[in-house]
Amino acid sequence: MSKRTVRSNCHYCGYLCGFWATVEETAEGDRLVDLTPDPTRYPYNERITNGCQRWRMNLEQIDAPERVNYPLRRVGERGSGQWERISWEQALDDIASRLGALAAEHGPQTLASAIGGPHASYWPLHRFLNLFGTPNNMGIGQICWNIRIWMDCLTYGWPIEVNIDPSVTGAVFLWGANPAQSDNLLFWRTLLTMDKQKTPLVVIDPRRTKTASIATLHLAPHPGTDATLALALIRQVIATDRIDHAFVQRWCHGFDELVAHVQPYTLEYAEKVCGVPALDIAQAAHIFSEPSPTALLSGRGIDQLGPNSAPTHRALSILRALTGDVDRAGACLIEGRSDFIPEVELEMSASLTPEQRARQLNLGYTALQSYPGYEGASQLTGRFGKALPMRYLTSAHPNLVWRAALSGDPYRVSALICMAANPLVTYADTKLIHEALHALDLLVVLEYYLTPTAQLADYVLPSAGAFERPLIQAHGGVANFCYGGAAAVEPYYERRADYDFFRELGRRLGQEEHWPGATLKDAIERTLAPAGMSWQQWTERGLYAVPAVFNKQEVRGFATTTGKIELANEYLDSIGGGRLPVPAPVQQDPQYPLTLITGARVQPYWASSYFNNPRFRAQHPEPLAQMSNATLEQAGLEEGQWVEVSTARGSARFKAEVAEIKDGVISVEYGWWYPEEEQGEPHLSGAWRSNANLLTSADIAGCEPLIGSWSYNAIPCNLRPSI
Ligand SMILES: Nc1nc2c(c(=O)[nH]1)N[C@H]1C(S)=C(S)[C@@H](COP(=O)(O)OP(=O)(O)OC[C@H]3O[C@@H](n4cnc5c(=O)[nH]c(N)nc54)[C@H](O)[C@@H]3O)O[C@H]1N2
Ligand SMILES: Nc1nc2c(c(=O)[nH]1)N[C@H]1C(S)=C(S)[C@@H](COP(=O)(O)OP(=O)(O)OC[C@H]3O[C@@H](n4cnc5c(=O)[nH]c(N)nc54)[C@H](O)[C@@H]3O)O[C@H]1N2
Ligand code: SF4
Ligand SMILES: [Mo]
Repeated sequence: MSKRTVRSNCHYCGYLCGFWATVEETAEGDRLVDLTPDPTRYPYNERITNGCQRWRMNLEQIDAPERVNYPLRRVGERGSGQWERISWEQALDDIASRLGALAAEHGPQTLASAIGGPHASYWPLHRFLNLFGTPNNMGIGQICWNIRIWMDCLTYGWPIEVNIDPSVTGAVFLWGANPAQSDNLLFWRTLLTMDKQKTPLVVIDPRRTKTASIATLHLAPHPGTDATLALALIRQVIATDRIDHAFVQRWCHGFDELVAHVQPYTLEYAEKVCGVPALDIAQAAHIFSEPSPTALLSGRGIDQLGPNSAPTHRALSILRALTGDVDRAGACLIEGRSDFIPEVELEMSASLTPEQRARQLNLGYTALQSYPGYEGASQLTGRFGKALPMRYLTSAHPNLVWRAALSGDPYRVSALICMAANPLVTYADTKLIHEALHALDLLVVLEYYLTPTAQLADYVLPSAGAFERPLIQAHGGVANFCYGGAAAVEPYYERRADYDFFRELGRRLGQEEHWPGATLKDAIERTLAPAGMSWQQWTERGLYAVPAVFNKQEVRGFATTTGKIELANEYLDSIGGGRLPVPAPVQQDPQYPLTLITGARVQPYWASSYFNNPRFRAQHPEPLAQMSNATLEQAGLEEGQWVEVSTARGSARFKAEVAEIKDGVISVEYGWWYPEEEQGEPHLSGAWRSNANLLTSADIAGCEPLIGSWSYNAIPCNLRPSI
């Protein structure tokens, strides 16, 4: 059989590393038979792929027996685990006609969607929803990404890209992130290089992670107290007169108000609230305000703090500005408008009518993460010709969607399309979601596998994965770079690119003219054309990027209400968010005296994925709950014992592991289910056993009021031996 070698990409994490794929022609069609890293394409470094445990999985998983290969329709009760194979034509016709009927009965807002992390392109789904007329797409943005994007954008006029350059960056701050586990690749290697050259690294994390262990200074706050800590850093930088006076005077709005606002946040006060020694906070402030650029990067630790996530991010956006570390080489870059077609145009958000926007469930709840919130912000960003992606930043609050599915209030959500997500395991409040999924009239899941969520579907549609479809990743639509590449083979069996499903469904529902690209490749070609990049160049280079230009304020200021960096924020104030960040109380509950962190990442798993890999399972067979020795002893437990962690919402089982972590804090892994176990109700492949989201809640009443962030961290909990 003849073989050829072609360029394509892995997609098991956001790097989308370039590979040479060996493809063999067989009777069944082209088959992927080998992979070799291609260091001539992004991320240009063989060491990344050498250090990665995942990419070889592509060769096993592309034809694994547990993959979904054909459209499946449920037979019998929802969750019965019984399926019949149907054709794509049948599946599309059925789904289109059922969606049409449900929209006729309840209005198009009756359709919601659920997406997952950054492992897929979501604009085809979003385009479909906009044209269908529903405002209710759910995502994970409120606890991953959006908070930072919103706060940086409203402080500086546009989100930033952290710019870490070992030859320029003077210090790195990592706030609530652990790249040793969550990245472990290019970025982690850059940090190790910087550590070798003695660039100060400050890590803020209640756990002494591997990242913290290489830090010059590790601050370990009580979970959820970060906003207070950040305000104390601001106060200290000001009190020790280490601000960049020229920059602040010329480019910052509201400095005097800020000075007055931070007065109560003394080192002593912060020590008491956060449990971090005053001297360490002073040292951190000193390192932050050295004259050379400081790169400050935050992670999920502070995105997932419920009511404290936005105040913490606001304080960090302010901190950067005080030392002039905005749009500065070695600190961060304010990206330009993309030369290729931006996400906001790909998703065709302009086509969702004002009447349908007004039906969004968020309305009256999350002032910023809503269509009116977005529209106000886009008047500011629009001054420099830029628009944020709309769908991510207006995404519906999951708790409101699940509740509407159950109660019909304010209207019935009766249908859900779930793409590249496993909400039963990865969204907050598994029990509520389980009830809501059962209450739906129509659940369509686009997947590679029969996940616990897919097991409850009416239709499971087989998605083409890496090497089977071309890719483009454009950093959520806020940057002028993108990367990706071509497919290596046609999709195996009857799998299809997600794009094909939305296009075909859209065509059946009167959207014909809005889907001009017959294939995903055509659509990507169209996206890149305005940047002057041909398909051939895309396949060969796999990257579109332009050289960074810093200090752009000198020519045009900042795209905020005042044209300056808004320490005191006019726009947030106008929508009820106050002028300056104020920490929210950290949740307390005498019945649950310990504090829970859920979701700290571990290699080689990824969210709810790769638990089906026997090598990974042999290496890391059980879900772990980390705690200090003192916490373990106090609960009368021993390391290695199964424990039951409980919160006001529920309980789940983990194996106790002793770790360096603040006393009284428990950190459990998330994403666990058991793909090898029985499918269908009631077992759902073990989704009820060690699933961290049995412990969490996104009840809107407890969420942050501007964006709606819920708590995956800093949750009151309890601990006891598991029976
Ligand atoms: N308790 C707790 N919960 C959390 C978090 C936490 O820290 N703690 N973190 C949150 C965060 S930051 C995130 S991003 C989410 C991640 O949550 P999810 O994105 O829901 O989780 P994954 O397991 O990454 O992916 C879900 C599914 O997508 C499928 N898939 C992958 N790529 C594609 C594709 O291109 N097309 C299709 N159709 N399917 C695909 C995979 O097979 C997988 O089953 O979890 C969130 N949930
Ligand atoms: N192996 C692996 N890698 C992944 C993923 C995965 O699931 N597995 N998921 C990917 C995704 S979707 C994302 S969003 C990124 C996330 O990447 P990161 O942001 O690096 O996520 P985590 O590893 O969860 O690190 C968060 C850290 O915050 C700490 N933390 C918890 N509570 C608090 C708090 O109150 N304050 C502070 N300061 N810190 C706190 C935790 O102890 C943890 O070490 O990782 C990506 N990479
Ligand atoms: S999983 Fe590994 S090889 Fe694949 S894209 Fe990520 S870093 Fe690259
Ligand atoms: Mo994420």
